Amino acid sequence: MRNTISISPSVSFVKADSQPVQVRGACLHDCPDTCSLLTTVENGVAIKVQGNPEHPQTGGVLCNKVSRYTERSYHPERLLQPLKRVGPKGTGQFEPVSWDAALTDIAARLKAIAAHNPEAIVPYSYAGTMGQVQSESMAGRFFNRLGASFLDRTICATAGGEGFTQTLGGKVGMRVEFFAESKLIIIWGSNSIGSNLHFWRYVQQAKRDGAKLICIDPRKSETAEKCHEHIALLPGTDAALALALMHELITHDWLDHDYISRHTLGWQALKERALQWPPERAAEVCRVPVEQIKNLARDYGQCFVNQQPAAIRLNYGMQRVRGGGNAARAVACLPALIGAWRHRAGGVLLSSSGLFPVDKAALQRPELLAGRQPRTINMSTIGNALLEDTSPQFGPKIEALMVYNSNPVAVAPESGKVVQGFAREDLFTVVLEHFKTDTADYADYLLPATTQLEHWDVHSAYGHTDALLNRPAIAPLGQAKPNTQIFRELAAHMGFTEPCFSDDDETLCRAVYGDKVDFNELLNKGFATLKLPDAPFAEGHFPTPSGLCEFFSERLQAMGLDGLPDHVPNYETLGTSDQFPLAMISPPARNFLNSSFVNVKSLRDIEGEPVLEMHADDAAARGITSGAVVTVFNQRGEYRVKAEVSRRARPGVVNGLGIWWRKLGLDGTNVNQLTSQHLTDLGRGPVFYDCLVQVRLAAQAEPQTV
Ligand SMILES: Nc1nc2c(c(=O)[nH]1)N[C@H]1C(S)=C(S)[C@@H](COP(=O)(O)OP(=O)(O)OC[C@H]3O[C@@H](n4cnc5c(=O)[nH]c(N)nc54)[C@H](O)[C@@H]3O)O[C@H]1N2
Ligand SMILES: Nc1nc2c(c(=O)[nH]1)N[C@H]1C(S)=C(S)[C@@H](COP(=O)(O)OP(=O)(O)OC[C@H]3O[C@@H](n4cnc5c(=O)[nH]c(N)nc54)[C@H](O)[C@@H]3O)O[C@H]1N2
Ligand SMILES: [Mo]
Repeated sequence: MRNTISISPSVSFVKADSQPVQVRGACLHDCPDTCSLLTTVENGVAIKVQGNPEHPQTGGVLCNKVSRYTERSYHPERLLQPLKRVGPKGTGQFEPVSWDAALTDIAARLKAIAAHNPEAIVPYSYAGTMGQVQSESMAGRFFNRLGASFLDRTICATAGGEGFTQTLGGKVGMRVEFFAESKLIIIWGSNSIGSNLHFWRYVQQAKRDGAKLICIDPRKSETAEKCHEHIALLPGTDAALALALMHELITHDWLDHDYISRHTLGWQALKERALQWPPERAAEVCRVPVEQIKNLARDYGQCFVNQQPAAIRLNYGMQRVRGGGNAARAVACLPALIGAWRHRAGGVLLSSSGLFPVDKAALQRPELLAGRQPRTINMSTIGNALLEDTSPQFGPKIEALMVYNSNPVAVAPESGKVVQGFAREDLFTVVLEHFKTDTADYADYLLPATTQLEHWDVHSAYGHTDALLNRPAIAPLGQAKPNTQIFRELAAHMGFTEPCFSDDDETLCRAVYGDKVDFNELLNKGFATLKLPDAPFAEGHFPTPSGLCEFFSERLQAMGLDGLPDHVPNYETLGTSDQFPLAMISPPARNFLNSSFVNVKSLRDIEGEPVLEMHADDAAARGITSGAVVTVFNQRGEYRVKAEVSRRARPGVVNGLGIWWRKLGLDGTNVNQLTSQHLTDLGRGPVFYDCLVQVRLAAQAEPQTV
């Protein structure tokens, strides 16, 4: 039954002549924090975006980026009308067209392709907005009805996600607020201060109460330098470290035998595996002092001995390498060994997204496929996919791409290939965007989308356990429309008559969780906390097939893979190439959100220009000093950046902070010019941080003769 409170998509409650009002919203961005926002609107204009003090996870605090959200929404370069390409592909030359003309032509092009093979049409989207409604609801219905290729959305989290699913049963774990009560916090592969700021507040509280903080990260990040210990291992060696940690727990008998015997599967096998990893072996692989590994194990083991809660905040940094899935799996095994799950402040958290009861079928309507089973394109290898010709294994050549909520030309690996693919004159590309991004430059049609201030949505989080509602604060700017509305209208132009294409955004918002989350609470408060136990696995009950923490996974074995976690070396292991003797990682710059905000001047001014952090020894060996322009290169390509000789870089590893818009960097390229399209051991994910390079001083520009 429909509820009586209406959330009609009109924003009539914000009258142009009214007093300032505050509208409750949700941060849209791909970030674990999913903040509750308060937007102040005056005379129909959003003048300020603040953190909602009533939402405990947000605590009234926003990051630097989102506190500038009005600067982004009212940016003078916002796309405000549909555009049609007039120049050669990639040159970004467009002329305005009407919505009707654009949608009529797009529908005609898509129909012509669908008539011979709908799988030649491919959606490309990720988490530009994390909103359940503005991502895969109406769009999902549209592509299901069309019979377009499926997209395997692997670009961020599938390796770790799969590692956790095979071990704990899903993207499940500790409730984030209980980190505040932990006595040992291991921040593993994450720069929380940059990318998970609200978690860091809980860490501060724990620290004040005597907790020890350990950071495991090749880079001395803002977070690493504020922890008591920093273990600067080589990228892609985390599983070796975790196995050595297990080795020490076993040899010192810092083990919760009762928990292990009742709630785990495959202990004997894991024990044998771990005993092959004495700390000395791991120290060599990770290139860290052996004492550091022993101390880490002692700290973790003592939490068992003293019955104190030990918590691990794993994030996605460690899984962007070949063995990323195994590494996440190895870490997921650790809490069970010491019975950390018995405490609500103990265990591990990678992502909480698996705890949300999202009704995907209600949003995307798989019945519209009518029994068809389209092929799947992996978004992480879009470069190769676009360049692939018809083949029995691959299927039909891609003839049309519809891009929304993503900027693949900047963010997908091996951009040389991605650009070559997008530049195909025979490819029909439609991009829904706020701005003329690197990807938008390659569009045949560029359609203006609304921002979070202008549309409805419902948000799950991956770093806490609250659902949020986003109300529009202002009317859509210019001719911009929500993604849902664009797909609704395109469906009409295609002649799709199923009633689900008329569902409005209110209906879609309500469909996200059905009756599993109280929608009135979302309407009245802006957020609703999931009802979950404090210590979910204190008594086992893992959502795995066996109900146990699966050290050994029969499912993996059935796929022909190793049933136990192991160290899987990188594709490009440091020390194996004379030509490319440095490992490069490319974690995000703090003031950007992937490639979003790079065009917001006040934030770009803080970041300055693309930077490569280098250790003093690596810089000196190449005659490089801070501020010098260097060329970073490998067999896939090169890009130029400013070198920064930095204590944040460890020897042998350079940090190319991301993700710049290509056209705003030097030479029109960015770090992904160098990354490869190899995939992770589990989850078919990208390996951005598994990348060997060489660095040299860039040739000085020729003096210009005037
Ligand atoms: N400010 C800001 N916040 C963001 C984002 C952003 O772009 N900017 N991106 C958002 C997105 S999409 C995501 S997925 C999350 C990501 O969230 P996180 O996974 O927490 O990402 P980072 O903060 O980059 O932390 C990754 C850290 O892993 C380190 N690292 C690299 N390789 C390895 C390795 O092999 N092992 C270990 N142990 N560490 C390694 C990097 O140096 C980096 O400090 O953050 C989100 N939040
Ligand atoms: N080298 C390197 N590459 C990486 C990473 C790395 O660490 N290093 N990180 C990877 C990770 S973790 C991720 S998640 C991906 C992220 O890659 P993407 O998901 O592509 O994220 P963004 O670059 O932020 O691009 C999102 C785009 O969506 C648009 N957008 C936002 N809201 C809406 C909306 O409502 N409607 C429409 N139509 N558009 C909207 C924004 O304007 C923006 O241009 O990048 C990956 N690439
Ligand atoms: Mo991500």
